[in-house]
Amino acid sequence: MITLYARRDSSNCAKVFWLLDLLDLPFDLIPMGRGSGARDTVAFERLTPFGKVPVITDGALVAWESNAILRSLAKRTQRNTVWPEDQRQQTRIDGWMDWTSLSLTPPLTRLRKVRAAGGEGELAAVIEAATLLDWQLGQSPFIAGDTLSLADIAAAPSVYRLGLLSAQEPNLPKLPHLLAYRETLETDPLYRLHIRDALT
Ligand SMILES: N[C@@H](CCC(=O)N[C@@H](CS)C(=O)NCC(=O)O)C(=O)O
Repeated sequence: MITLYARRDSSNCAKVFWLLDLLDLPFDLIPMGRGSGARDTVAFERLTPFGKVPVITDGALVAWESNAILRSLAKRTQRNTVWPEDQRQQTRIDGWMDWTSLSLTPPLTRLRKVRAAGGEGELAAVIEAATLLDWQLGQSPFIAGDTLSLADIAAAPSVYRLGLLSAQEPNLPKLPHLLAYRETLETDPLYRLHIRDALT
């Protein structure tokens, strides 16, 4: 049985909650992280070297880093389209997952933190990443192809938060493919439950 250490209002945990639901995998939840449960326990620190959520365990298996967790869960069942067996497609999805972690989410997170503290923040890197994503979504309806994949689940918190930002930020260019993509995601009940309604 999978045990998930997580909190629902964390962007990295939300991706894992979505995939567990999508794959219909049962799990025990140990609420953990800011406002949910202390992370600085010996038992939790033994599981993960950097003490952050999400973490999953299943018998001897321990996984941390949300994207590694997504891949680990998807590999459990071949009855899924979000991580297809085809190597070329897997590599494409993997590339977009890394791009999201390295180029999309960090500048957006930095901007959100600075703005939450009352500052202005640096918009250029956010615009650059959002524009690239918009271009990609002009090539295919989902980030890595014609159907929803782990690339979309990994990017969803940032895609959602870009939408919140664009509602208040006149300097963000209008990005039509990204807008249409977000509208498509909005039709997915699991996106609405685990991303839109869980995150701020
Ligand atoms: N790169 C890591 C980041 C993990 C991370 O920063 N987790 C945050 C929540 S999103 C955390 O544990 N924050 C402290 C807390 O919730 O107490 C991942 O993708 O899992």
